[in-house]
Amino acid sequence: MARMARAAALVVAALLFALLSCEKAPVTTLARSHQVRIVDMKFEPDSLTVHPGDTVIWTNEDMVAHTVVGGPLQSGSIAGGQTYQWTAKEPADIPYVCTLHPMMSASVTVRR
Ligand SMILES: [Cu+2]
Repeated sequence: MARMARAAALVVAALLFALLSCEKAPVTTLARSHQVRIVDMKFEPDSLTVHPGDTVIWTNEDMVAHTVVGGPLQSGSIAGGQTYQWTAKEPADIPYVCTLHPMMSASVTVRR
């Protein structure tokens, strides 16, 4: 019986720990991160809606360099295999292009 009580106490402790951990979770889960692939000379997805505080990470999966440029997006050259990260602040519609291949266009919308 003492063993069961101890097991029960452990379960309660584990649940409490899980609850307390959840308490902090919203701070980190409210701000999401979004992935945009740069692949075959295209942005994928080519339109994305995020919230202020969210982070967008562009990953260049092509062999050639690309850029992400428009409004607050100023990546500079992103070599193949590299990433560019940006955190949304103000609500805005942000069309952007790759300045090295201007036919590559896409947009990010920031909404509360
Ligand atoms: Cu490009």
